[in-house]
Amino acid sequence: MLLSETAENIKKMEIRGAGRIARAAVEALADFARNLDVSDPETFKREMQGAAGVLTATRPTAVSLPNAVRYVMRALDSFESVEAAREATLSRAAEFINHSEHAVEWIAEIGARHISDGDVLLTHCNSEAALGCILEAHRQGKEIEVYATEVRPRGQGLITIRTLNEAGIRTNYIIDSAVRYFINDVDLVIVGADAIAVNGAVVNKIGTAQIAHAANEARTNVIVAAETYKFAPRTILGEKIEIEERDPAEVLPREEAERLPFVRVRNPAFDVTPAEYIDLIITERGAIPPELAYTVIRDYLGWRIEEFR
Ligand code: RUB
Repeated sequence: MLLSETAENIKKMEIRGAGRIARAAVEALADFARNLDVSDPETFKREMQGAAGVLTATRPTAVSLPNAVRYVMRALDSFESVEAAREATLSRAAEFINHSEHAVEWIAEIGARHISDGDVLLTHCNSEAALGCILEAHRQGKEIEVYATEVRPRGQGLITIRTLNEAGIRTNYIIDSAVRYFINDVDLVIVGADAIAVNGAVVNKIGTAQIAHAANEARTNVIVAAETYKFAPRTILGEKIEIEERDPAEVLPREEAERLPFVRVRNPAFDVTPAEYIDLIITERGAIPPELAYTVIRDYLGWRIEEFR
């Protein structure tokens, strides 16, 4: 069944990256709705809520996942029959996927305007939104060079350099700890986001905060490319974004760790970059300073005070 398969693949990171996770979850939810063989509308809703719960429990940090699932589940706010509920669910799912795919294209277009001919860029992890901007700038004929980090422990940098190489972009592949060493050669840091809080703080792959700090010290601009559904409405209430801590075996083989009883291996997958280290957030609606994160939550995520009763 697509639901359990998708949930498993998100957990194992076979499907990864906040945007892809959101689209895969919505596809799985739509597939579940399509095949749900029940006659009572309340049972339909309950089963759908169960499926939504399975998907949102897979990875805790990327807020695109609960935002996307919630967008689809709004179809079940009011309905008269199972068929009406099914149809509404499928139509909202299709709408989300269509919007998400276009959002990445619009971000690429807007982001590319902030990349100048001759720029040296640095990116971290593997973000389709950030890479979209880089690829679009290259497509427009701008001469650019990229530094891409390795991204310990899961090595997402390898996916990034393959894409850059395929596009024919001159790329330097560096270990994560070499960022400060090279930062003075860089004109612009461009990364994606898993979540953006109301105060403009950006949650992204572990190491992003360190990179932004080094960039700030070197007076190098930092741009975040993120769809509006990466903004976290509940942070308005002071809720913290949960940072996923993954299996220590991703960092140190279990047999080695077992020989070191006093050592605890920590493996947070994300970190938080404060708004003051970010110059611009590129969304599909336009570019904003991080201080305007609240307006995105209010205007584009349909945030209403009643939702938080
Ligand atoms: C991926 C990661 C990416 C963001 C944005 O982490 O941190 O930078 O998800 O990506 P992981 P996108 O590999 O642990 O999922 O722009 O593709 O949504």
